[in-house]
Amino acid sequence: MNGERSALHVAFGVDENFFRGAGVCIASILDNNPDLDFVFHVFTFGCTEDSRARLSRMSAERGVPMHVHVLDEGAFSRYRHNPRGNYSNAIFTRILMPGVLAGVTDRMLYVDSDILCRGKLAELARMDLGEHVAAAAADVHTIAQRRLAAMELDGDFYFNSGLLLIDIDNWNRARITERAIELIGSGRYKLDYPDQDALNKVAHGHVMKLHPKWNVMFSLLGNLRSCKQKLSISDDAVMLHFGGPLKPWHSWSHACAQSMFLSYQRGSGWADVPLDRPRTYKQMHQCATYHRGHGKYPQALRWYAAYLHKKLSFVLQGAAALAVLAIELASLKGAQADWLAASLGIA
Ligand SMILES: [Mn+2]
Repeated sequence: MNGERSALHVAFGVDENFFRGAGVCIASILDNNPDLDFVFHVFTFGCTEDSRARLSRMSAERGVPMHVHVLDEGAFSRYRHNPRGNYSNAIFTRILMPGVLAGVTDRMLYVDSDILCRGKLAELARMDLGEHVAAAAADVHTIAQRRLAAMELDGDFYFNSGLLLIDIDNWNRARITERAIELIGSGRYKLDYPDQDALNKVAHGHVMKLHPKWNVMFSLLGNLRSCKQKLSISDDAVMLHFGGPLKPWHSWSHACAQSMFLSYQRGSGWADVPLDRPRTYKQMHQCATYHRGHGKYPQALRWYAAYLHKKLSFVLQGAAALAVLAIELASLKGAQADWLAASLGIA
């Protein structure tokens, strides 16, 4: 990969649900930076052949190297049932990347797959990191305050791990990967944002603070609830980060984010893929709210009905499970039953 050394290496960590997001983010980076050389890396613990084929077709069409790295879930496989169920284990891939890319490149830019690029990356590509292991932008103030206290960190800088410019030598020399894995496995802290909390703790004091324009955070779910019609994007914003459960590839997300996403998707390997429709009952409820906010009452009603139907079957399944449990409890004798009930919190 000699010719690839001077290029900016940009890496993503995905599961199947986020692969398209990575592809579209790559398209947005290429469209806005025709003057820069890139090598793209998509890290995953597993993906379909279809996703791989789409990325390699895109790589051929755009004439830019795009590699898929399948990692061994190893140390992280036991976090499948982790506290915050809304995170896939793919969040941990970013911790492993600098080990894989050592010897390939001196620096890498890790980018979340729910980010879209709308400007120039040249300044980041040549930014001097000095002795820092990485550079990142501060997280939303309220989250930062809460997590700094929880992780017993002093100072006021808690970064968002959605975009990390990493100096690979400095990172590996400071053993950030090993120390983050050790911290996550230790159970010493209750990690709300597992990879991000761990990285903030082990790299504390060694991460350079980036201007917020490199990771501008939006909550599309918040926008949906407040029925805000226009996203306020400042002129200097370069990387737009759509955090939270509602993403620009969901059919009921904010029209501005959606149309931006679709315009970049046309230049990706996913051009023919329609927006995702609601699958879970929470998504159906959001979709109903979306239609109500747009004055489309018949559709809103239809989605409320779908939501109720789905939620009811979910609740009924739960009730059936509880009934089975109650019968089990009834068949146990005194002390045993008390113990089981107490440990389940239903005593
Ligand atoms: Mn994100």
